[in-house]
Amino acid sequence: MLPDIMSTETQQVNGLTQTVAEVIAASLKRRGIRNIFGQSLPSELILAAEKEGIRQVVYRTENAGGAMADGFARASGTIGVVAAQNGPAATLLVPPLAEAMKASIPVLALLQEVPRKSRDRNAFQEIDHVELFGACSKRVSLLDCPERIEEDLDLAIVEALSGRPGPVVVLLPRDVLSMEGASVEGGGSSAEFPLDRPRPDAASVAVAAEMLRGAARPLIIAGGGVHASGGTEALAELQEIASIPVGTTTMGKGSVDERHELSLGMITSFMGAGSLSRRMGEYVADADVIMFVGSRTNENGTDAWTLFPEDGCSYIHLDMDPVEVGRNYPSVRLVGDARAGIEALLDALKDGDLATRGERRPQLASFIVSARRRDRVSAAHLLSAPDSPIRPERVMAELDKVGDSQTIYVADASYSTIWVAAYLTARRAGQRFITPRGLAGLGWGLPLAVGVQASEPESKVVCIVGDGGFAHCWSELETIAREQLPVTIVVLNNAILGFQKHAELHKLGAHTTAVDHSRIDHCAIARACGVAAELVSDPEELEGAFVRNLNSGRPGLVEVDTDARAYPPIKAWDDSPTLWANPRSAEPNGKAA
Ligand SMILES: Cc1ncc(C[n+]2csc(CCOP(=O)(O)OP(=O)(O)O)c2C)c(N)n1
Ligand SMILES: [Mg+2]
Repeated sequence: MLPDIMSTETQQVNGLTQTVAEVIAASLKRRGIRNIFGQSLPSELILAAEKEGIRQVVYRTENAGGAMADGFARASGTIGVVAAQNGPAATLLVPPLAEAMKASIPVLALLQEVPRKSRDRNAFQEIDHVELFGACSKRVSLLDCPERIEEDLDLAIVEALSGRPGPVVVLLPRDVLSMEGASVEGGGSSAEFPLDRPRPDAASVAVAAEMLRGAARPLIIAGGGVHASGGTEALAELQEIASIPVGTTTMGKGSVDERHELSLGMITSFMGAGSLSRRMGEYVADADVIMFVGSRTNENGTDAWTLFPEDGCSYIHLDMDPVEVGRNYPSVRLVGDARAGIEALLDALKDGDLATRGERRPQLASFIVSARRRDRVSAAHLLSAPDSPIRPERVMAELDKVGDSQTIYVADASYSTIWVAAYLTARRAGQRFITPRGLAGLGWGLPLAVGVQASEPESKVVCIVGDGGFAHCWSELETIAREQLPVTIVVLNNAILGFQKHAELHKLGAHTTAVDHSRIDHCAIARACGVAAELVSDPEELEGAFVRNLNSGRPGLVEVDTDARAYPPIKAWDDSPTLWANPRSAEPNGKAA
């Protein structure tokens, strides 16, 4: 229950009257919010926030600023905050909020609104923000009542953090920001998510536990919701104690240690020739109980809903969003927080006999370890390819050597996401591989990494981008230099819109004129912005370049000259007659290249 905010005493802090802007700034600070990604506007608010000691991390474009807030939220487990002007600036927040909406990431967008007396009169840069953000936010709130600013702000933040998390927009009319505002001492929720941890229905948990206990070939598919709920430790315990194999989606990568004898690795659309989880497809096809956790069962996570068996398999689905549960696979419904649900299952399983699970473990583990070894042998020639231009698999293998269990990897959309997911190794439960899988929009790699590094200043953050996607946001190179964020950027420069070109060739046997662009000197761009840079054309030089950059403590860019014919292990493209002969087909039991 909030205190009586209408009383005159609450309008004063230490005897001083506060403006609405100051009330909001104080309220954010009280919640532990340390950063706002902004560019001065709304000025009254940013001035008040900076006075409170909240750091303004200054973006160059609102597009990027929204993605920075998203990356910050993913890494910190607290709401990401972005501020922007009304009108044109607001329209640039649509794409990042759309990504956050689909990926279930809580972002608070503090948006300037035209003054109240100008409303609906074609004021300068006036647009209907409520309509604008309709499909890409959970709530758009107009905060035009100074007496209840904190209540309204709290409602928006609760909306972002609770249930299935997501972005919210708060509209702040310019005139209202300078008015006297009512403050509530100690009011408001924290900034952490999830706000609540509802446990799924006990009877359904009991049913699910019995299904898992008795399964011959059980499988858990962990999605991004496991990270969002902080459920990775609990999942690792479930994997170990109940001897249940675990595979992950792209957003769920790092939910478990991929070197564990019961980890299948990536179970997605990217299990084609040369993938390190290709042979795990056999396990999936024969699974008799599959449990999805924190997963939307979307197209890429299910290979267009063909990956998981239709017959002979029963499904369990644990998710915070009741609409996602059973959306694509009729399931035993576990509606609740992923961590709480896993803990409930653990309790139920520990209450009974786990002997059968223990007896079945050696056989399951032996299949998985052997499949993993054979997949690695099949991919060895790619992971160690000596060619120049360089194979991206080799780039990932060299990064994998240099990074450790604490390294945070961030990727842009397109192939970068797939290379990272398919060829880097999660070395502990809880390691992060942050990818824009909500909508897979190009350009989010660098700004997501900025947000991650702002949240984790001591961590080594490596950002992998393609040349096409990187061009959406080069301008943020100046941001990482100015804000002294020591991100290492790896640009995979194949000088084409790779996925686009190859998809057209695969589907249509031809490509349009858009996909081959000029070769760009990314090192020159980086240096011009104050970021150290080096070009690598010889694969033998990759390791040294990565070590130098990761240990420099400064932002740096490594541009890698990559093979324009290389495409990642997209299963649907195996044996494509219109793509280049795939060197992956040269694997021992495969066809000739
Ligand atoms: C905002 C946006 N525009 C267009 C696309 C369609 N698209 C997907 S991949 C791709 C090519 C990306 O090229 P690049 O970033 O160089 O990566 P590469 O595939 O070459 O590694 C395009 C245009 C998209 N996903 N997002
Ligand atoms: Mg490219």
